[in-house]
Amino acid sequence: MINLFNSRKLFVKVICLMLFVTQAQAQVKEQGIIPQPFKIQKNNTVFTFSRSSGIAVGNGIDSDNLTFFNQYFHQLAGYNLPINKTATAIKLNIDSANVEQPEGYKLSVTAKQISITGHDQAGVFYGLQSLVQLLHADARKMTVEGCVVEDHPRFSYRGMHLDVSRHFFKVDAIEKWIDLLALYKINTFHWHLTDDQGWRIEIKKYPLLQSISAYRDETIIGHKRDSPHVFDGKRYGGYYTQEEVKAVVKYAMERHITIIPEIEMPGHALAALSAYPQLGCTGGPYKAATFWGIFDDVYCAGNEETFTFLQNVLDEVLPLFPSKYIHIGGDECPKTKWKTCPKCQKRIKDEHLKDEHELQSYFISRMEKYLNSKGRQIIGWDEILEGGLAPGATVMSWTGEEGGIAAAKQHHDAIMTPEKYVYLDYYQSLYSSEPLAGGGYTPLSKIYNYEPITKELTTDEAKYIKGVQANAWSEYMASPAQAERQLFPRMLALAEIAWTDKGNKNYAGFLKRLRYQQTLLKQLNINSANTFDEITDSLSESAGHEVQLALNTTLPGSNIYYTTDGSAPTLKSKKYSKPFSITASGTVKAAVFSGAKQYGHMYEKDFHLHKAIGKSVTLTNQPKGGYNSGDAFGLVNGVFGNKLYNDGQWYGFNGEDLEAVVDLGKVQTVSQLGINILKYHWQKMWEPQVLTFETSADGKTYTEVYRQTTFNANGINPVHASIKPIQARYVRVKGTNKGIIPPGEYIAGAKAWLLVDELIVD
Ligand code: TNX
Repeated sequence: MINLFNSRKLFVKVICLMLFVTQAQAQVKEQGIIPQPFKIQKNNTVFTFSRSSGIAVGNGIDSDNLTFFNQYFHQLAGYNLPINKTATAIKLNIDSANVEQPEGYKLSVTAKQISITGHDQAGVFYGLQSLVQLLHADARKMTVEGCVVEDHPRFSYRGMHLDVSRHFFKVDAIEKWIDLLALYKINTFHWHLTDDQGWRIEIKKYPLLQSISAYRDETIIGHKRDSPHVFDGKRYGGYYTQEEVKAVVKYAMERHITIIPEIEMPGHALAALSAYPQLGCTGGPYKAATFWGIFDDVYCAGNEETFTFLQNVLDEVLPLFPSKYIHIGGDECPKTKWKTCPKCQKRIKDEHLKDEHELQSYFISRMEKYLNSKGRQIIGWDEILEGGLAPGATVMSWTGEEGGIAAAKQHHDAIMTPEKYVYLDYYQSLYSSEPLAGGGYTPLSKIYNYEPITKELTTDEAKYIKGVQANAWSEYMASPAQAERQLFPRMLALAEIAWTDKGNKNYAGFLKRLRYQQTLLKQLNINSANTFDEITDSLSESAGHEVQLALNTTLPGSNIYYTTDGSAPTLKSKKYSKPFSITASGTVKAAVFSGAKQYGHMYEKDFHLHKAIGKSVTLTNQPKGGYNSGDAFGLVNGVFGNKLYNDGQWYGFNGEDLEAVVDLGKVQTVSQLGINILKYHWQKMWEPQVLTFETSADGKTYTEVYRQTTFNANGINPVHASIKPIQARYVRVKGTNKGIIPPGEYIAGAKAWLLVDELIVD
């Protein structure tokens, strides 16, 4: 597989390849800038570069800006543009009166002149990035189509995160990555440097962080939800020396990117504890984690040495990172060990804290004070809201948007990174051909259509939303090539949400520009995914209580053909024009054809029709966490939830029981009952303790007809109950939730999920 992250001088290559690509794509007329500028107006002129096209660099312009541009230009054209104060061909200026918004620029291209005026250095830099995206070249000529661009970002914080703990990416890879951020005008790189599976930054005072914490004994193979876990038996690790970190920070700064380091606390600390076990509540021994998830052993909040350690660590981290913000983590910190730790309990008493949540708040506030005393501000994941927000903290809202909303309402800054919309470790496609990923489903369109300013916020409160970020957790990104596959092209959608004014956003327009950029990414040897035009579907209920299937593709000029008899679709199959009813059990197969050529993978969906399809279902408890809250049709739509539980079919009950009654409309013979149960203890998904089916003719008196108490499979457990035929109108299914996850199990003490789908009656 091609490895994007191999080369150091990527930035130069990006541009030169880009020029090469534009050459190859001479037929591409569309101006494909991503993110879409605030205003862009074509004028029917063309600027043609020549050896004598001089660049006049206005006062105060950083020479880096120009060096980058000139390097790319030289690579392509074979000559440098002369730099000359009195040149008239290309003019670069900074003029904050003319361009009011920070990071903004104006770019004007006419037959005679290209001029870029930036509000500031970054503005000039971004103007040059846009110019680069507009360059067209052929063998002899270098041209740019005439236009006027007026541009500035919507948000001042445009972030991308990368987790280097679960998998380690070398400096080359990181620099290559930074080049791509710059190309798409992302200005913040959140570098997740420490976690349970490895500590990745050299701290001279604590040499064991390098020799012990930077390594784990082995790594899980496959997905965490698989059981039993299987390991590769290979020691894995690495870390960045302080010299390397300095070089990366400088590299990023030259490209107008701020790096915010994250040093996780008080949770996700196993790697650190493995070297310094005295910092944990029990004293260990501890080992860096070899699989993914949340671990009970965290920094002891009652031990003074924990704070000394973290402060000493930060004392070495701060000089490396000039950023105003330091990320201190704060997420997913189980309180299990604190509850029974005498030191933590003493701290709670001495500090008059209410509970362990307030202890977490004490921890964060104390570290915040320390960082403030060094002139820095903290950012933390939304759990830092628990037990009260530290005074100047910025909240990174990941579990949902609520954290960001709550922070903004308390007049704290917030950055939106809700996992449901912008997690790049999630699946981008539901096709079975997708490589292993973390879970979830955040297709390109979902990211693109995410709006960071939620309706709950007043105009004043909305000002506290500083921006948006996509997160790249690397559990299932073992190599740079795999990371690319997950990150591209979705990162470009993030870039556009972060930069482009809401009113200028348009998914169809984005896709058009993306097609141009995809060619470029390919030429750059970037392993960008190409699944966004594949068929997506939606199911609805027709007036006659039938299941309706709608199919969609965004591939221009294409058609969808489909079959319902299990055969592979061809151009002779039925052409899709509008949603259709599913009238028999079987498999719908569909494919996109562009002319005579099939595009992408074949779509397949199995339908299982039964007597309860489209019938009314009443739920006693409501499903939670995005598992179909609000509508019960998915339980009786003939489609079974998939084993990745990311297809929107599953109903999830958090700590609560399942109790559903389906009304068949009239009394009839019932002889088959069924339901699917999802069991993944490694994902907190537990089988019911007892599952029963009851039937009733009148909806008042129910007779139990089936009972099951064991569900052995890890994954989907189909329940098929053949019962003695009975006359019934109502069927009630009950499943008792496991409740609290028992000791010794993964995330003991948390509420168990009960996931079910399709309530089958025949
Ligand atoms: C939650 S997002 C985490 C990470 C995992 C991620 C996987 C956050 C603050 N914590 O530790 O890598 O889920 O999606």
